[in-house]
Amino acid sequence: GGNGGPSVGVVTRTRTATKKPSLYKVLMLNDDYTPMEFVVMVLQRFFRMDIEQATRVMLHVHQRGVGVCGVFTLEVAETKVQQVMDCARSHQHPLQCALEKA
Ligand code: TYC
Repeated sequence: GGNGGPSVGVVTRTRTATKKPSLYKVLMLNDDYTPMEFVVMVLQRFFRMDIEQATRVMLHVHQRGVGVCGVFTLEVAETKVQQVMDCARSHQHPLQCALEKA
């Protein structure tokens, strides 16, 4: 710039922390005793599904043995599993929920 020679600009960008957190699937497991309506209620309450989506996931688990409720960071996934297990236990249902690295 100005009256001197050619301007040479050097653009430097500082790399910020962009490492993505590991993700975990929350899995719902089938059993022979937990009522279908209870599983649908759990999927609505803890995974923010509407009744149609919750019913689809419940039927998938019922027919295939296991299904994905959602994918979350570790802390959130652990909390979801704990909430589902606490709710099932308090209603005396054997419903099981588990984590799996996505
Ligand atoms: N198999 C159960 C029944 O027939 C229903 C059920 C569905 C249970 C999904 C658990 O994760 C589950 N009452």
